[in-house]
Order: sequence, then C-alpha cells, then structure tokens
Amino acid sequence: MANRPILVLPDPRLRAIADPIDKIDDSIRQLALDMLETMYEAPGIGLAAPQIGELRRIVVMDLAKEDEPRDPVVMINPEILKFSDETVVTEEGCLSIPELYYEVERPAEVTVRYTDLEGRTVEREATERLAICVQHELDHLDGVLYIDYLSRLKRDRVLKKFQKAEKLARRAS
Ligand code: GNR
Ligand code: NI
Repeated sequence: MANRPILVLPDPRLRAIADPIDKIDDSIRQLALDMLETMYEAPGIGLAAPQIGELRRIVVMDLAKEDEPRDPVVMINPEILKFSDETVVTEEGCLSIPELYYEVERPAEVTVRYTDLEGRTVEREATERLAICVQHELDHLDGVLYIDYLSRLKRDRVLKKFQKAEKLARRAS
C-alpha cells in the first residue's frame, strides 16, 4: 500500500468528472488500498479517488469510532437511488480544503447502490454520518465540493484564500 499526496484547492482535477470503472482488476484493487491508507493516515472518514489525482469512480470510507475496530468500505461506481425529503445541517470538512469547517444542509438519508471489490452489487440505506459522508464523497466524483453549497460570499472567500496560497507556494518554489 502507499500513502499518496492529497490534492488541495484550486487543483483542477478536483473539478473533473471521474470515469466509470468497467473492470475490477489489480490496478483498481491497488488503488482502493492506496486510498484506504491515505485516508487512515490523513486521517479522514472518507476519500474519493480524484482527491489523489485518479479520475475514477471509486470512494472509500470508514465511519468506525476511535474505540471501535476498523470498518473499511469501498464503493465502485456508486449511485444515489433515493434522497430523503428530510434534511439535516452538519459541519463538514474536506481533506482537499484543509483546516476549514462549515455547516452544510443535505438530505438526512440516502439509498446508495455500488459495486464492491468482489464485483457484487450492493444496495444500502445510509443514515446519520454515513449518509452525509456518502453524499460528500459521491459529489467528489462529479467535481462538486461541499463549499459549493455555501453562500457565494463564503465560497468565494474560501476559493480566494486557496488561490492566494497556491500563488505564494508557486513563487517560493
Ligand atoms: O474526513 C472527513 N470528514 C468529514 C466530516 C464531515 C463531512 C464530510 C467529511 S469527509 C472528510 C474527508 C474528505 O474530504 N473526503 O472527501
Ligand atoms: Ni472531501
């Protein structure tokens, strides 16, 4: 396994639409392992392949609490079949937008369908933190970030901050 660098704003790969996976081969199995290692190392509760520069439709997550054993989940070509009408407001963060946290309103529950690493189709109802994480990760596969749900003023402030940081980093190197 390899811990891979996580892309941060304003990297354009975070805004790309990821490609479907048509075959689960060794390269996909290795990608899933790399993503899990990168997520645990960060640490985060989820990671989408575009965050490490791989524009493929695969996400990983682990919602186990600190005192619980690891519970890794790998979702290939995930799709949300149903969103609840009920919504919740949760504070979100993103490894690609480090050190910032904002409240976001999303559907409280979703039904998700995906292929697992063994090639089986899985359909699962997600509630609570899992429902939020699933929506956050699946958005990454379509180039959507949680800051896109903030007011324009707040979003633009975040984008400016990261554009400026990138410019300074480029000048320093
Ligand atoms: O680690 C993460 N925590 C988190 C908290 C609230 C809502 C979503 C998340 S996902 C985030 C890791 C990440 O950026 N995944 O794409
Ligand atoms: Ni994220």
